[in-house]
Amino acid sequence: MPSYKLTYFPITALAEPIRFLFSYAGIEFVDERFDREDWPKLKPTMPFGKVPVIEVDGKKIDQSVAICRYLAKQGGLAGKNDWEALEIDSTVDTIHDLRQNIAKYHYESNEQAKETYRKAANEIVPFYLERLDAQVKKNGGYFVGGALSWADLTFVGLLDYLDHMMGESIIKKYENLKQLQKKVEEEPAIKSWIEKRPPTVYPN
Ligand SMILES: N[C@@H](CCC(=O)N[C@@H](CS)C(=O)NCC(=O)O)C(=O)O
Repeated sequence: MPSYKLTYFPITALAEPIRFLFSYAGIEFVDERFDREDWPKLKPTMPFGKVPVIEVDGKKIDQSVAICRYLAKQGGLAGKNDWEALEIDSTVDTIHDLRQNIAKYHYESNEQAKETYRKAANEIVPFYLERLDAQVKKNGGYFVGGALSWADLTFVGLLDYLDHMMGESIIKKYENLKQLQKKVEEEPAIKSWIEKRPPTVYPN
């Protein structure tokens, strides 16, 4: 078994789907969380100056979605055939489109622009969530193929970060997404990861 290390800020966010997938696949990994003040020193050591990065037997690689897909294949969460794999990829990209819309609002420092993005987010977020909720309903309680996949782990892994950025629980009105969250968080390997992970304190 190769050695695995994950490097990220001391938060959930983009690293959490990766941590969920390592846990689900039963792959041991070093969960390296660096202090924010050390980032300027670490940044030049990352392939494209961004994290999360994983090291596999010392080889560094970035891009959280690509890393998740790689781990999902090892954990049997990448679909039963090429069509399902495509549906999972498409769903994951949609989830990240949702995240980017929320992040645009959250990270805006100009008050006026922030207000505009807030209004846009108040329309865009329900647009995505209604459709994602309907997708879960149609697919037997999961995003794809009536079975757990890395699309489900991606959504639930990112959820507390999305909630933090919006300042509220974004799925409170969406029963199918709430059930999905419960199911993922009750998966034994995910449950034990959540119980032992360090708490996330987001900077303001
Ligand atoms: N597409 C990349 C995005 C990576 C990314 O934007 N990482 C942010 C943290 S969430 C980062 O490294 N920010 C620090 C910087 O750019 O200096 C992925 O999914 O891994």
